[in-house]
Amino acid sequence: MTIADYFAKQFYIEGVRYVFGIPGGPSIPWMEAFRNAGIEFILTSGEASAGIMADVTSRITGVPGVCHATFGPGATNISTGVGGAFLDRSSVIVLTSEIDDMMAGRTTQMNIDHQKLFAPITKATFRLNRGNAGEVPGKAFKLCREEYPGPVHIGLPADIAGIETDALPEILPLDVSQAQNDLSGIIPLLERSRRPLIAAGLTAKRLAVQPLLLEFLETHKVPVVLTPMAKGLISENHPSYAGVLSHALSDYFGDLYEKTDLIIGIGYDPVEFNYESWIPDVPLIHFDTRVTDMPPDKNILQYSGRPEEWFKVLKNLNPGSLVFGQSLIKGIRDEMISVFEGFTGHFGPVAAMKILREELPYDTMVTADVGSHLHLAGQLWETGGKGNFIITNGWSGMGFGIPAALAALVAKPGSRALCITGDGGFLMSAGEIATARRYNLPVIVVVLSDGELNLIRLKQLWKELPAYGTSLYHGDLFGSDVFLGAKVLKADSSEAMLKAVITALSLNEPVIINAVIDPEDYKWLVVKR
Ligand SMILES: Cc1ncc(C[n+]2csc(CCOP(=O)(O)OP(=O)(O)O)c2C)c(N)n1
Repeated sequence: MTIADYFAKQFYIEGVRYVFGIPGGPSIPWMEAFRNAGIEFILTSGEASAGIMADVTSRITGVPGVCHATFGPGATNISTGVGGAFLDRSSVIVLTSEIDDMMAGRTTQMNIDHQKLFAPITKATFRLNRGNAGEVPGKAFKLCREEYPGPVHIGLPADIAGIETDALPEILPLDVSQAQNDLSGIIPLLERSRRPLIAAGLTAKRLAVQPLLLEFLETHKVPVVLTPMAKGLISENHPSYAGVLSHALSDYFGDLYEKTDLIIGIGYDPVEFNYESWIPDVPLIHFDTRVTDMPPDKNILQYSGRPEEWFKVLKNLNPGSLVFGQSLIKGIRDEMISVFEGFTGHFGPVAAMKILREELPYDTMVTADVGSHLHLAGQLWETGGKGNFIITNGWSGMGFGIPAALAALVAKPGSRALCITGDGGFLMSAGEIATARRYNLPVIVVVLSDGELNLIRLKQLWKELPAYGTSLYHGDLFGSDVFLGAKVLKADSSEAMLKAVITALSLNEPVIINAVIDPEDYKWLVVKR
């Protein structure tokens, strides 16, 4: 068996069914080997999108996502998606072609050191050789899955694919080693607390703690705030749900922070929002799979382990805390809802999102890009407690939304996917509309076209500065009703938006809704930071 065939077989056994990327010449034997093993190569328009698609595939299927790029420029392009998998904690294997041993280190076209390039944005990086080919796949799959999950890079020297190997599959057990936890400080804090506040995060969402959390909230009616990537962990109508940290109107949580006497982080990964940026001066108990890098402080206690253990420890929480919060939360939720209701009389992002929410079924997989629209969607969008709101916040790279929605459709054929993006983010991944057409992926892309990089424009406004370097175009973004062969439905009013959404839902093909919005709403909603 050749090394490429061996890899393909291993990847198939691990559950991999797709490799996302753009090939170079040396990729060809690898693509053939994967094809023969039953793994499809999905061609993207840019390698960054391939990395994003691998990341989202992993989030949806639980099987590590795989992406591929060629030498130098292919590798640097894909590194954006790989960085996303790193800081959004997604198990990804990135394969790049590397120059063969003879030329490595020499001056030659497209050649840079991929091992150095990927070192800071992966959990590990390997360069394949005859000696390590047998063990690298097993090691890579094990490493990328372990907590926190993340990407692993494997460099494939250009001359290695066809080498014969008798390497055998190596299956390594997942690492379940855990830190020593000291409960002597944690339990008394839980017993004493009267007004705890739960902050649940990315790890909790990834490890699907919803049933455990909901069961816990039955007996302990504690208020819950979520990080942006944990959105959907509990329904927006749950009596404990206060809202999403750092997103629109999150300054309304002030009262909650003022009254709480204990913060309980549940699967809270500070990569999204450092505790220091928001928690009041009260003790913190951090439950996660890993110990986090907080400065030593007697008021910060950490427990690292599996979710079942977190909730076992949490049983020590004083049931007297039952009374806290419910009316306070209702007040916050009502206030937020009434602010959102107030944006009438013009066609802005709030109106556009409300129409989308009303028209799209709850099982729609929704992705958002990065910018003011994400701050709004994070708070306004109702997930109904379904985990299908897919964003990047650890990495926060614009251009995420479209490839993420395409990956969702590849992973779940026949389902519906909506991408909400700003016009700046759309321009970064616009080429992927061609990918959607190539693979018949009927994504609905809603571009909230305000002609500017609104989030940065807002930051200029807060500094009383003029718009500079933040205006995107003059006139209409598309200037046409077709973009790369996909229909563009223009909506510049609520009536037109409703019509466009109904039309988009009736089409079984990729479609763009160009929602020409007045961005004024954002000014009142995005929280100054
Ligand atoms: C790759 C990348 N470049 C730059 C940024 C910084 N950034 C964050 S939000 C934003 C503006 C986004 O504009 P747009 O996509 O139009 O969305 P809007 O804010 O208007 O909703 C920028 C430039 C980023 N997060 N990612």
